[in-house]
Amino acid sequence: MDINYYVNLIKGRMGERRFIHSVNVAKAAVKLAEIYGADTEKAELAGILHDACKEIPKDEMLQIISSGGIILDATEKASSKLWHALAGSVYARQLGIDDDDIVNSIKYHTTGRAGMSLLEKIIFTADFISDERDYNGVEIMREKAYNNLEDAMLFGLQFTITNLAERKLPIHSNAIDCYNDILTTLNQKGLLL
Ligand code: DGI
Ligand code: FE
Ligand code: FE
Repeated sequence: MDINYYVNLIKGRMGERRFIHSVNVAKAAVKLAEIYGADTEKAELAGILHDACKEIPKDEMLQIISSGGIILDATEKASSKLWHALAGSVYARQLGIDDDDIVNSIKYHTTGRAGMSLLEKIIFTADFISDERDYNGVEIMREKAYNNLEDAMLFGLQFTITNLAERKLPIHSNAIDCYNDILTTLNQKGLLL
């Protein structure tokens, strides 16, 4: 299937800002795939689709999630911000995408998880560095992303986890597992400063 089919599909499911974000994440994902030797077509498709369910009504998100056989844990029930990633992974399968790596890249793009594949790491990171992002530290994040994916992920996870804790919001165990896993990986490579 041509990527333009999916681009047009998501265009009708979200506002202009979210659409631009999705296109930019796909672009960043392709760039990272070229740097780190991942499949650029999978990176582009996962990037385009990663937020495909971000702007649909919450009851539809829940309906899609349950239609995919996913049962929410307590943290997921309490954090509706996490739903679009789970719903997005089911939606991708409904579109006929049967590549587990693409589906998992969408499913875990918000929290991360332990043992992420290269493609999963690329989508997770691309979401932080897309062209329209302008938060404090985005330039540092971009530089890290182009030099060491795990170092960039650690920086992103520090930002997200700290921010959630400051706002007294629940932190998903996958995010903590991801953080610990990345620390271990960086340590093993002797790259933790
Ligand atoms: O969909 P995007 O805005 O492009 O980015 P995203 O999928 O990373 O979603 C970010 C939102 O998800 C942000 O509001 C913080 C929230 N989030 C990320 N990790 C966790 C989380 N929320 C909770 N409750 N727990 C998490 O571990
Ligand atoms: Fe998202
Ligand atoms: Fe996103």
